[in-house]
Amino acid sequence: MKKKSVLLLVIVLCLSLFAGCGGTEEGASENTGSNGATNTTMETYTIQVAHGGAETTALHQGWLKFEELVEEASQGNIDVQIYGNQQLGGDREAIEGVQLGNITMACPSTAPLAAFNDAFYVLDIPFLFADRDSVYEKLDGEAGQVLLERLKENNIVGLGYWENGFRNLTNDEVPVREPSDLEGMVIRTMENEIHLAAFRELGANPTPMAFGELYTALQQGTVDGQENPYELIYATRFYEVQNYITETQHIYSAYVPIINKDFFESLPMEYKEIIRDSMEDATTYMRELAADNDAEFKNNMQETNEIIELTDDELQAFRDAMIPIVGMVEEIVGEELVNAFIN
Ligand code: TK8
Repeated sequence: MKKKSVLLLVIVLCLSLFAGCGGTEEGASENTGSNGATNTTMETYTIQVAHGGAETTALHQGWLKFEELVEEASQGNIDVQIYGNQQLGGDREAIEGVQLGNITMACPSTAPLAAFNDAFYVLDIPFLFADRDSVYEKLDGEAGQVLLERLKENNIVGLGYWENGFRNLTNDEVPVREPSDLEGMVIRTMENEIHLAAFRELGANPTPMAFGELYTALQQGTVDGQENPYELIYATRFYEVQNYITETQHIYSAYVPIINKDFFESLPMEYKEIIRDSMEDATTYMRELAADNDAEFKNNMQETNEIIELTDDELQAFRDAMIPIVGMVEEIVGEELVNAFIN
């Protein structure tokens, strides 16, 4: 008898390990072999979300909105669990986790995503977008959808684009007004070879680093500066350890809300629609909040930091210095994809 019960326990444990890839599926239906089409009981699912934003960021608030909408629409049959502020690691770990199915959803910046799918390097062309309207005309249009489709090669479904924002340069050495001011300065960039190349073109000494390590590196002087949108400079308190903010707006960073493809495709059609519809509403909500935060947080830092707003000629010097980057990106992603974004 004892041997039989131990064997039964091992079988149950093995079955539970294979339940749902990415998310977890509880409340198995009466006919467990089916995909749920003929089930009489509602299956329940748990979705783990990993992201890198502090609670005051639009990124975190956007996921709270998504959670509210999904749990309401599914009548609680989909449980969304949010792990923000780098709790499950940085962008690279989160992308790997979603690809392998250890994490259900994440929201990396597009720059680290490019290391997994090089089509995303096209978004690292400096000064690619002039303003938010042109950003979302491209990202919500055919060109942006082409990139999301490519993610299926990585066992990932890209669900759209959220706003990180236009990136500005901070440092604790000098009020940077031209590229030569960056000579030899150690600048942290995201883990992305094009960002590294761009800051080398400016004469800096760039170093890649995960976002979660950045505050300490700035505080200890391991790096002299970094670049991020106003929202993150404020919400992650970089302004406390950086004196100067130069409004370069040299790259527009988007986040991509992603989900494990195996898990997403295993869902009943009704749940797929709930996730896509909820994501659409959360995207609108999040983008508006991010734009408001960008203006409000810049204003907050007027008192604590020197914010350098460049003249047109000063900004042109940064544009001119980074022109070689377009050719580097074109070598990676091809002329067609570059033209889809620059025209
Ligand atoms: C947060 C990062 C961050 C990005 C960076 O996970 O790393 O500088 O701007 O938003 O994705």
